[in-house]
Amino acid sequence: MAVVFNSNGPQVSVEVGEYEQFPKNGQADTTEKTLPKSRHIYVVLVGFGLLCVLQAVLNITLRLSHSTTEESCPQGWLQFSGSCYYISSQRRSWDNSRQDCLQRDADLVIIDSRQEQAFLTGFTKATWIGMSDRDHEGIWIWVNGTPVKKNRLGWAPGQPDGAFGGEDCGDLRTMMNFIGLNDSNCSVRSQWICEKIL
Ligand SMILES: [Ca+2]
Ligand SMILES: [Ca+2]
Repeated sequence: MAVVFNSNGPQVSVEVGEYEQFPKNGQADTTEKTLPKSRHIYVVLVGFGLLCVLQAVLNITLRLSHSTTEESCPQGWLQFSGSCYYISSQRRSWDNSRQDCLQRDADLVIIDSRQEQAFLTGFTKATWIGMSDRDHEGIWIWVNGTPVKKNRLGWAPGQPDGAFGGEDCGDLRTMMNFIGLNDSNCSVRSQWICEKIL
C-alpha cells in the first residue's frame, strides 16, 4: 500500500507539475508572440514607406531623363536614333552649306548606317551630305575625318563616277531611277542636311 502510494505520489506530482507549467508556458508564448507580431507590422510599414519613397524618386528621375531627351533637339530639327537633323530649304554650294551647319553648332550630316540613310532619303531630290574626296581623288572622307565605308551605304546606280572632270562632294539623291549617294560638283547649289549628335 505504502509503496504504491509512494510510487503514485511522484507520478501525480509530476503530472501536476506539468499541468502547472503548461499554462505558464502558454501564457509566456502568447505574450512573446504578440510582441514580434507588432514588430513585424512595424517593419512591413517602414518597408512599404521606403518603397513608396523609392518609387517617387524613380518616377522623378525617369520623367527628368525623358523630358531632357525630348527637349534636346532644337525646334524645327528632326530626331532619329540619337541625332538631330536640320534640312535646309535654301540651296547653297557644299562649302557654304557646311558653314551654315557649323554656325548652328552642327556639321553636314555623317551617314553611319543604311538605317540613317533610309531615314534621310525622300525629304529632297538632292541634298549635300558631309563627305568629300577633295584631298585624294576616290578616297571619300567624312567631315569628322573618318573614312566613308563605301560598301556599307547605298550608292545611286554607277556612283561615284567623278563625272564632268571630277565631282568631289557627296550628296544624297531621291530622284526617279537615281536614289542613293552620289558625287557631285561642289559649287552646285543644293539643299543640305546638318546633323547634331545628342
Ligand atoms: Ca550620323
Ligand atoms: Ca556623280
